[in-house]
Amino acid sequence: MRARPLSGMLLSSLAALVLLLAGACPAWAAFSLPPLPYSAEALEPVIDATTMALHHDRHHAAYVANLNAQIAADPALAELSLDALQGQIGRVPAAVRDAVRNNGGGHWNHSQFWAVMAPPGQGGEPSAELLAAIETSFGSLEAMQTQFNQAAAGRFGSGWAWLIRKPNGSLAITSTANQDNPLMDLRGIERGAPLLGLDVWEHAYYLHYQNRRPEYIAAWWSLVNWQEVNRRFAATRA
Ligand code: MN3
Repeated sequence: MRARPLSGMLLSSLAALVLLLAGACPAWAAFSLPPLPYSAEALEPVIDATTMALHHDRHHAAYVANLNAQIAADPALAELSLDALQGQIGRVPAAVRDAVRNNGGGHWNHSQFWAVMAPPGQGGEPSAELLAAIETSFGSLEAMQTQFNQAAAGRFGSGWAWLIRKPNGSLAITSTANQDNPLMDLRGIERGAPLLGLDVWEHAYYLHYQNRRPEYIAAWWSLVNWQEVNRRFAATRA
């Protein structure tokens, strides 16, 4: 997530130089856009190449650039990792809180989104441990998916649907508005470790599915990278 292309390194080097000249912390390093872990056309026919390219190269890139613009002005924020930033949104100065929330959330959410998808048929299956936890919390994998689909289809406007592991260890389905996520310390958010998050902003599906969001959600399951979801589940266990 912090590997930077040459252009990004040049930009962040320039930014660091500016901060150094201004007397600020010279250790500041910009966040960077992670490359897609597959080609833009790899998720076809479920998600078309044009949608993937625009979504990653324009939308996600804009969140990263806007986040860096906010972080550069506040050395205290610049010391936080992207994960840490999510959990401390409530403590970000009010003047920049919404900008950091929207752009930092956008960067975190999309970084996980690319990782929890794989080309059709290549994502594997839920591990025995994850499946057991799903059955304990929901009754069955199908019941979990039905609840997830309802959260994704029912999110009014733009946002995300999530499978999370709650602090008590159980799994739950939740949904967040805009670029919020379950790591954020904000009122109204059901908190937990995100295992799987689906983008239901129109920019994620409109070119191919137009207004048929439920069709996009149903087709998306064939892209889920269960190997990554398994890894995230294992990482949340005490
Ligand atoms: Mn998006």
